[in-house]
Amino acid sequence: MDKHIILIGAPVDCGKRNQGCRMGPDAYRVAGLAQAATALGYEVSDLGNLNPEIVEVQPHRNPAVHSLAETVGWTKTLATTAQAAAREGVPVFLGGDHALAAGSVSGMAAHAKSQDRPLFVLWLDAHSDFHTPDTTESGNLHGTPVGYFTGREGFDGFPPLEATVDPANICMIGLRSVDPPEREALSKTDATLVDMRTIDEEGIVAPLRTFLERVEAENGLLHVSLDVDFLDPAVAPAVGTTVPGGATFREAHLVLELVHDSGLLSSLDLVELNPFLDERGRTASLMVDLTASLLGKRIFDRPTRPFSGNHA
Ligand code: HAR
Ligand code: MN
Ligand code: MN
Ligand code: MN
Repeated sequence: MDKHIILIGAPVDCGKRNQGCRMGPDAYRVAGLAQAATALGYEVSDLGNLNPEIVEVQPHRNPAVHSLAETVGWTKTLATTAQAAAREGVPVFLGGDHALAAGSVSGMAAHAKSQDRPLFVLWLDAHSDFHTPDTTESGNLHGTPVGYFTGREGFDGFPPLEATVDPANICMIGLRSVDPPEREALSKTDATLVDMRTIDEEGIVAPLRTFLERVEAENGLLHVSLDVDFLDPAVAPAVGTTVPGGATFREAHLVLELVHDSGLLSSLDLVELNPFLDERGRTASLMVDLTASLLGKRIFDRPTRPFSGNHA
């Protein structure tokens, strides 16, 4: 993994109606994200906070859809920035709500294509965010980024994709709130869908190892998109869309520790943190600590790599 971390502030707050995620980038800075990465031996650059491109778009035919122009503007800015940053190191997108992944992931997909490699996405979230602007009932575009970067229809006004992400290269872990139209559309794909019941019954490690083995076998780039609501709201309260029954503190750390040990990480989103809803910064600090695990923070060194251990 590249030892250069590039922090990109993406104060996207247009993906839903409740505001506050725009404070996320500074909350991560205050909670010591750069310092944590530096302590682990990384070179760290901070590009500061970006602004969305100003664009004009036609209103969408679904009248529920709101903030379309702002979301499109962010998608353009972030896709361009992702591609440039990915040539220099590991982009870390400090959100901002999950609408930012339309830009971060589509930019990383274009970067992967330029290297003739496939992009894989590890989506850690209570939600599948697989709506399109036509199927969303809430009109909240943070529920649509996966639909966009996999090339679903209905994203009128959004920039055309240089490369789409093959749903077969997506692994979603932590699912517990999937709307019927999303479920229907997902069932027609080969995405790996790990819901909370699967985690309860089989543990969180086995499906992750299988996925990481594929990324490695196919020489893929790996983007990790970490939504705060992947975690149980009891440990991560600073999020607008709390869904009970989420990943525990240790399950979340273990996922990120295993991704680190795979050496496959290319880029990261930290999304949906709403510092306005936090309790004395505990959720921001937890997200920083999870990122440290992803970057190699550990108690003791392990004798084997995570998924080679399987075959030992
Ligand atoms: N599926 C619901 C909707 O579209 C909720 C989406 C919420 N998404 C996030 N990010 N909070 O995962 O309205
Ligand atoms: Mn560099
Ligand atoms: Mn999400
Ligand atoms: Mn979510």
